[in-house]
This record gives sequence, structure tokens and C-alpha cells, in this order.
Amino acid sequence: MSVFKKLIITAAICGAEIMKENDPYLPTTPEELSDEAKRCFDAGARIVHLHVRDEEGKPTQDASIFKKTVSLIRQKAPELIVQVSTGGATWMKPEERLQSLESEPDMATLSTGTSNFGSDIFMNTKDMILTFAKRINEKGIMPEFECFEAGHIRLANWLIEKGYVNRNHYHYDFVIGVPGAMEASLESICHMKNLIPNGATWCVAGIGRHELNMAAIAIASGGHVRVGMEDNIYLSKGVLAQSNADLVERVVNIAKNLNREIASSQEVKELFGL
Ligand code: KMH
Ligand code: ZN
Repeated sequence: MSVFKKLIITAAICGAEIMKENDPYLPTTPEELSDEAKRCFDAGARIVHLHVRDEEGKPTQDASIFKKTVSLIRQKAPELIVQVSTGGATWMKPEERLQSLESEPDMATLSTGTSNFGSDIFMNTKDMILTFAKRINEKGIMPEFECFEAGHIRLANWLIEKGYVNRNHYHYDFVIGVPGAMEASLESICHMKNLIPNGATWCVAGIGRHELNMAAIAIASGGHVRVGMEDNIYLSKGVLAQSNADLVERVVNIAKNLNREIASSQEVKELFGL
């Protein structure tokens, strides 16, 4: 069990699946993404999980767009921890996905297994995972293990045991409720949290309509939360969130009502060794 009591909120502000056609409020340009990151920080998020888009709004892992966006975020919200995606989109090749690491982020996601992803497959073979882990580790970036299935936690634990990743602290994200992958439920969370090593922290990203309930369970039981338009675009049935900050604010309110304090950036940086 982790002894870190305060709540760490990650804002996943864009993702690679939702398009502006589905949600006009989705931030996609470097300016929009950095403004949104600042709004989320002000609302209580301490980590921004970042994907970027090209000029047409399509998902890309282009290093220069990542660099520009990260640099704008650092100017507008210097205390915010920047976590880039190495997951990209399901159709991207491994080397393409790894380009985000060139933007000198604090953290990067490391998906530790293959999973169903709606009608697609999110492919992460063991060879790929080792390549990603070594690259992230060499650059001194902190990985966040993205676990879409319980078995992904075992692979992450194996990377630690074998020394492929080498940090003083580890943070796991349980992404649950993706169609065809691990169910978003109390039972999934209990099972997954029991698999992580002692002292590690865990975060829950509930997908779609599951975001709110899964966040509430995590907040009430000592976990951390990820919210944002990558995972869910609605505040209630049919009502779009007009900003990612609204989704952050909603979980901040749950935390306040449960007397769970929000961690400061400095506290998270100390815990994570950033
Ligand atoms: N877009 C998904 C296929 C990550 O950011 O590391 C993968 C994903 C995971 O979003
Ligand atoms: Zn992502």
C-alpha cells in the first residue's frame, strides 16, 4: 500500500480517438492544448497526459508538434507535470509512437500489453514494450504503466524486477471500460490494485460513462484519478463538458466532500522523483 494520502489528478485532455466533429470543445492545436492544460492545472490537475494533432486535427506523434506544445505548457503552467503519450493511436508504428519522447517530458506512458480497443487492437508486444521501456529509462523519463488488462500489471512488475525500468517510485494507471478490454467495475479495481508492488501508487481512468463512478471509487479507496476528454466528453447524459477543467473540477469536488486533499505539484514531484 502506498502511504501517499493526497489525491493526484491527471487530465487527459485530447487523446487520439475523439475528433472536433464529435466534440467542438476538444483542444487540438498547441495553443489550445496549452491553454487547456493551464485551466486544468488551475482546477487541480497535477499531471497532463498529452496527445497532439496535426494541422488537420488528426492524431500524430510528430516530435516538433510535441516540442512546441510541451514548451507552451511549460510557459503557461510551469508547475504542471507533463506526461506524453507513447501509445499514440492504434494504427501507429512503434518508432512513430516513440517520437513524443523527444519533447523532454517529465513522464511518458508505457503500455504493458496488447488489448482489444473497440473494433481495433492496441498492439504492444513484449519486444515493443522492452524497446519502449529501455528508451524511456535511458532518457531518465518516469514511466506511467498503462494497464488495460490485469495481466499488463504483471508485465510491468516484471520490467521493474528485471531492472528495465529503474526509479524510486512507480505509478500505475488502470484504464478500464475500453470496449472489449477490462471491465470498469469495483471488482476490477480491487483485483488490479492488489497486483501492484508495495509503495507504488495507482490511478484509475474509467472510460466513457464509467469515468465518474470509477473516479469516485478510486478517490474513496486511496487511489488517484485520470479524467478528461480522451476518456469521456460528457458531464451528464448528452451534456458535453465545455472544458477538460470541468471534468477535473467535478472530481476535485468529490475529493473535497470525502475530505481528501489534492496533492500539490511539489508533493507529486517529490514522490515521483522528478
Ligand atoms: N490511444 C490509445 C490507442 C497512451 O496514451 O499511452 C492508446 C493510448 C495510451 O492513449
Ligand atoms: Zn492516451
